[in-house]
Amino acid sequence: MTKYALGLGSNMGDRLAFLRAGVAGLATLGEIGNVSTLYETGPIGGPDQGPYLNAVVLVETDLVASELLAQLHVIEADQKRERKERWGARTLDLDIISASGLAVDEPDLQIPHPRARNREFVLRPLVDVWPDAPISEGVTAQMALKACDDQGVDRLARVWLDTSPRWAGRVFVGGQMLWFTTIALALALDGSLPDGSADALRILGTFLAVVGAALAFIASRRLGPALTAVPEPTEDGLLIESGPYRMVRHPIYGGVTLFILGTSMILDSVTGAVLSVGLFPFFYFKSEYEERVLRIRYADYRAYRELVTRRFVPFVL
Ligand code: A4P
Ligand code: MG
Repeated sequence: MTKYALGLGSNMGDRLAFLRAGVAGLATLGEIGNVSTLYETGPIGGPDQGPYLNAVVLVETDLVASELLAQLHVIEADQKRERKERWGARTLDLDIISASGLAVDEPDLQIPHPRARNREFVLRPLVDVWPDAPISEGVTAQMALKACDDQGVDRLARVWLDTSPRWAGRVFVGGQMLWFTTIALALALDGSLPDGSADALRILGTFLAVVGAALAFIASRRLGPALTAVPEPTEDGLLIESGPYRMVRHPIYGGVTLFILGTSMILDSVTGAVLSVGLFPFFYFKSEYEERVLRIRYADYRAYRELVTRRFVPFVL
């Protein structure tokens, strides 16, 4: 049996589905071992093309390297892989990156993969599953990664083969409900109804509440049927980049937080105001998780995130 590290890449169509189909194909060739984290990576070389999802999987098999390569090409073809230009966009690419106790140098097959040593999109997932993988003469994956420059490789998901819903999304929704309830209780116990006097705090509070409500309302109308309580997008939801989403990536979270903060100020509740401000870090972590999910689904999200740098409040935050 030989242990092979196989690199998977996709930057066309439903990239995650292609990678999953690739792993299902590999499972027919041998025993699947460690599976790396899933990364989104900027395209290296070739024509102008979208970002890749990349991962590395270990497979133990009795196939010799040339047979394995032929089988990888069959799996790629099953997933509608077309070879039009070198380093062009592809539905599924399967490369042999490294193998235990094996070096090959033939015209149509080189192991270790000759370009792997300078590529963060190969080395980072490879180190997840096999840090000591030989990558060139006397150099392991871990050593090569240390010497590699930053090439825009982002972690998206530790677990990505399993299709069942993620618990993390539900935990965030539960935490959010708990937080809202606590704020409502604080306002009921700690707040006092306005007596008609117009002090500066209440004027500011009213301004924040109105701006926040408007932002959240307009953004939720813009999302339409794509609006969900959980961080995962709906099955047929499209990526919305218009309206308030041109200014902030999470206008509903920003708007709701401003509205609750403004209301706490109107009701003169210090506890309510402190808890409302605490919603910002909470939504920060929730939106971080959400963005990783969105990036798996929408290849365009990477560019959208670079274009729209504000997360919650237009021009401010
Ligand atoms: N070949 C030789 N050695 C190997 C090996 N170890 N594993 C030959 C697989 N194939 C190997 O590959 C061309 C030929 O390489 C094969 O017929 C095989 O005989 P291909 O899959 O037809 O085309 P390719 O993958 O475009 O070619 P190449 O040169 O292997 O490309 P690379 O170097 O793999 O780069 N950017 C990001 N962010 N993520 C990516 O996954 N991938 C590429 C492809 C470019 N940029 C990328 C990514
Ligand atoms: Mg290839």
